[in-house]
Amino acid sequence: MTVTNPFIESRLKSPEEVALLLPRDVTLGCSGFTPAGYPKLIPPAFAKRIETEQKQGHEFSIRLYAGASTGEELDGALAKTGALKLRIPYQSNSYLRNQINAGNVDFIDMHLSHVVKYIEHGILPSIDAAIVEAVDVTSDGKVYLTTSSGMSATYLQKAKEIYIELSDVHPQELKGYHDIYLPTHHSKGGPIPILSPDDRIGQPYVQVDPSLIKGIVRSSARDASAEFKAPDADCIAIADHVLEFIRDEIKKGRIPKEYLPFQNGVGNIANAVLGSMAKNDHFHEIQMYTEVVQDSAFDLIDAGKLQVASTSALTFSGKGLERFHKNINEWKSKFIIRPQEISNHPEVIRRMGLIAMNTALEVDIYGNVNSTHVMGTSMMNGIGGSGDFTRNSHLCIFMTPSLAKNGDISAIVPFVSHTDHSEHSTMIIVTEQGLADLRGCPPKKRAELIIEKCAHPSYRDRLRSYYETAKQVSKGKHTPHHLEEALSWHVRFLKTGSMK
Ligand code: 0RQ
Repeated sequence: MTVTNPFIESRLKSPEEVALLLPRDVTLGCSGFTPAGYPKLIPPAFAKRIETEQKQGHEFSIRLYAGASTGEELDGALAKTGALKLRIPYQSNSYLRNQINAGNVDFIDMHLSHVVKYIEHGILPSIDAAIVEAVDVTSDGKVYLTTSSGMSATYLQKAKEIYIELSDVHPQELKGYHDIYLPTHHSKGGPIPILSPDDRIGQPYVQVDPSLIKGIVRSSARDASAEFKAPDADCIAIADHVLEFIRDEIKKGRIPKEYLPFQNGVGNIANAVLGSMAKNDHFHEIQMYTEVVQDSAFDLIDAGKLQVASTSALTFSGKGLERFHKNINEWKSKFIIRPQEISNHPEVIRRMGLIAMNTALEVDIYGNVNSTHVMGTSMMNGIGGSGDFTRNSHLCIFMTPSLAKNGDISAIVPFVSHTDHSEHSTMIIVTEQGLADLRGCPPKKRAELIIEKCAHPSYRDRLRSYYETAKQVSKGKHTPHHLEEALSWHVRFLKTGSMK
């Protein structure tokens, strides 16, 4: 729906006009989170300008900050100019990923809850221009964001100049979904007053100085929507193990009968777990305190089980977005969109005692988890919020199929090639083979559980053999390793294309 007011009219520009206003050496703070609510018109226009002026001998240098991953029109377009020098804190665009892994773009892979401090304390270059997608802007500087909050509020408040992509894709009723509240980091402010996922503590808009808004571009561009595959047998088996485990924890009195709020990561396994919860008669009244809500939330709504989902982004498929728009008034009590400073804040996560469920690329026999670096050196997406939730939740669960690449990679390895979540933080490891509860286990017990419960049978004997040798040759017997062999599986894969 098209909104207007004299302020909007006075600032209207084309994407090309805005592109001409951006400095050649620029730090951009953009909206966007996994990929929802990112600017889609100004960045490609800026990329076009860069390509033209590069031919005339001008040099450009861009540092790009967003909430998390964005779409092709932002990450892809800017990376393709060759002018992108730095990206934080999370990405999933294939072109950008290749540039990062070719060593052409610097990427700082950060806990999402840390970004605000790095900006506020001047550790990272300060923001020249914020480019943010919104559904409305008022003359007194109220900016109503679209389907993600991410880092937008901080970027809007720290930028020297602000540019808005005013989207008519979403109904105006999207106003009211956001709860904008930013914590203070320097002063001893009081606690963040969120006690339950449905608490609203802020404003539905970001307040900015209207004189800093230098351009508003009208946009009908849609987010690149994530399409989901139906869960395969591995995803369903993983989900079954997780649900059985949670039921057992309830029986043991470690989780209250009415549960704790859930956080779940991105991707097919995470969706399968929520889908299975929707179908499982033992699960009812679910609360989520998470950073991304995907289409699996609809399964919970259809089953009458979703009480509330607090998130930093609504990342729906095309069909999912249509459904959301149809129910936008009715569902205002179901979803709250928060800045990632709050959705991922350790204080709030720890206070609520979440059950966090994230995905690993690989796990070693002692429970160290690698979620980011393929074969130890190539970036996949980034740690995102998985560390914020893993370290601070009541219970953290890591899920992965036991095999990747048609069985040439074992997700259970002697030694992870990179550590995102160390054995000190991880608790529960799940593959389609089974679940290992590592809590309260010394290292050797952890190794036995992970090998016997989680490894794929085609790698189990090899893991047993590594572990037996490690116990014999290791100098230290606390966490035995055969150091010369510890990364040999990865080396073998890189040389031969298989860990076997
Ligand atoms: O490769 O794309 O070539 O097919 O990795 O794997 O199975 O499609 O898994 O989409 O669920 O992503 C960990 C990357 C999993 C994701 C990760 C290959 C595999 C495939 C992707 P192809 P799948 P998913 C919320 C919380 C970190 C951040 C996080 C992630 C590709 O969940 O980025 O959790 N997590 N944030 O074949 C080499 C292995 C492999 C492997 C799988 N061991 N070695 N390749 N693959 N295992 C979101 C935010 O924070 C914003």
